[in-house]
Amino acid sequence: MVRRDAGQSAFAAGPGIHRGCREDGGIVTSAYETADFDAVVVGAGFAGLHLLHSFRERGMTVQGVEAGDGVGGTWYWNRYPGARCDVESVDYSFGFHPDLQQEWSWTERYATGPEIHRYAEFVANRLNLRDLIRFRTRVESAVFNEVSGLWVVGLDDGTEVRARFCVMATGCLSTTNLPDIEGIGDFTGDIYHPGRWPHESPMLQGKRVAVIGTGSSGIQLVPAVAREVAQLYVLQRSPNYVMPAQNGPLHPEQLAEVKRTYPERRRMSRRTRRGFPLPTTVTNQPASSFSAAEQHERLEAAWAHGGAIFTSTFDDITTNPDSNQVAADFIAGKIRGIVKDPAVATKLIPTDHPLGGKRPCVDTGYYEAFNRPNVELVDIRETPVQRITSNAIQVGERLIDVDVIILATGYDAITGTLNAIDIRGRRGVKLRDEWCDGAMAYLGLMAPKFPNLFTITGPGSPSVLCNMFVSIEQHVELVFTLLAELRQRGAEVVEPTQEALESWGERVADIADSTLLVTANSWYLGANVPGKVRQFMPYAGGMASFVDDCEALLSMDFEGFTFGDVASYSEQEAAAR
Ligand code: NA7
Repeated sequence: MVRRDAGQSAFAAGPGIHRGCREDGGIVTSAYETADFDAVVVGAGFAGLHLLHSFRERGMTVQGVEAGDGVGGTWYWNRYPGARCDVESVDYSFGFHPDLQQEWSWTERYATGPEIHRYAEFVANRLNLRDLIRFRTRVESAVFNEVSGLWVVGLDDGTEVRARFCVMATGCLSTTNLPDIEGIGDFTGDIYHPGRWPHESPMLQGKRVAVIGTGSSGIQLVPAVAREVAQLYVLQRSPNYVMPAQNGPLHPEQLAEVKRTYPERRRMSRRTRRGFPLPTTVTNQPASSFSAAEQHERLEAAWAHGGAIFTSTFDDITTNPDSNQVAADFIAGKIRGIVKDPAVATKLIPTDHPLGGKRPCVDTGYYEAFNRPNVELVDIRETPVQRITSNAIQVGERLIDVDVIILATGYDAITGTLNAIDIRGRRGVKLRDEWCDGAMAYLGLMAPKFPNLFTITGPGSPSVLCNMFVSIEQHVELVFTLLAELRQRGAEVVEPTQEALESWGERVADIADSTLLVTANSWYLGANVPGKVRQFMPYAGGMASFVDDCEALLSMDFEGFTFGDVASYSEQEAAAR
């Protein structure tokens, strides 16, 4: 580890002999610096924990770096009331280590945020990972020295870490999207974002609270907060489709059966679109193959089963507008049945996007909350927010007095955190410049000009469209398949070709274009962040298809990847100069 003094180049100091330093785009490179570690892993969420264990298991040295002062990533930060996963707990967990899945017991079908956070701590403790992590430290830069072949990772405490491999395990939903509302800085009450919820949960009892945003976070927050506060205003720009979790305790015999069959369950999960075993409510037939009565019966069964898998009740819900409408109309009927005020019910029914176009929300008591006397829906699409004053939100001419504002306004998803780090590859090329017209990584994992840099669940992988644990485990395995091949070939660096990236980008775009997902203003498309390039980022073909694609490419002599050594790149560089 090397201290970086103010004004000193990332490469100007380091162990080893420094010779042949040069200036290139403001970067000084040094031929003979040595690595502090084999790998740096950025982030100590679930991906980071899996990577740290996997590097160490292979006898490699690794340094984890984490901004928070604990493990868990998303679940470390998201401590808002009502936070839960929307994938069933028994599947929202690691399968790579048989002991972990046998020793941990989930208590509910959909675990709460605190329980998932405890699970992250259990994993870190059980695998003895904490000593590998520098907590309360943020990565500011990662710069590739193409002469030494090392990544120089700059930290916010002024130090640097040099490593052969750099893995970004920074999460898909970790950079908050904060609205730029006039006067927000004048508000004298408290303002919270669910993704930065105070660890000492604020007292909301008896307060007047406004929630802006009705995505998954807002929808989970509303019923939990409504029980505590004097008055809750739900400021809705767009209604979302919300499906009941039908949550409940997990009984010991259910859990025992899951544990007994875990190996097969994990294997099957990878062979599905969403990364978990499919309930019997899912059919591989289109809606049109059923009569109207049969359709209704199937949708009722899926609703009673619970969860976002409702959107897979028919095979073509996310590809065929007619099928989509059948399912959307069913949900509209449910909303009208639950919400007592017909005008409020109408406002809660989405009309601007197909079911599944935005991430479907899974709730416990969201629609029911609007029957409470202390909850009011405020339609800010019809009458937008004008400004925020010291103690109120002005909506049209109306001033809504509030003590607390919760900005459940989402995240700069998938690329936000990566672009916030100054990542530079060969010849000082910046990743954020490479991605300014659209972000794409080959297999979601690697970008040309950024050798030995991996983006776990990056753009171009199923990531958020799938159970994140399956997405993470598959990507971590891919990293180590590439590293094994690197070793096998006696090479030092691996990176994809530009042609491979382009062709992968076309595949990802073609798949997305064949669905209705591209028709909604969703965060999958970057549509929620003003100025963000509009491009469907995840691979929408499902996990099973993604696994097949990866295996096919790897079996063709690692099609799309180049393996080389640092010297050959240095020579190419010298020639280029
Ligand atoms: P989402 O799903 O991005 O939802 C954000 C919500 O905030 C959504 O209703 C937005 O309305 C609303 N929003 C965003 N910006 C504004 C402004 N400026 N004014 C008013 N309303 C705004 O984020 P979540 O945190 O709920 O969920 C993210 C993921 O976390 C979720 O999908 C799960 O995977 C876990 P819009 O729809 O854009 O009109």
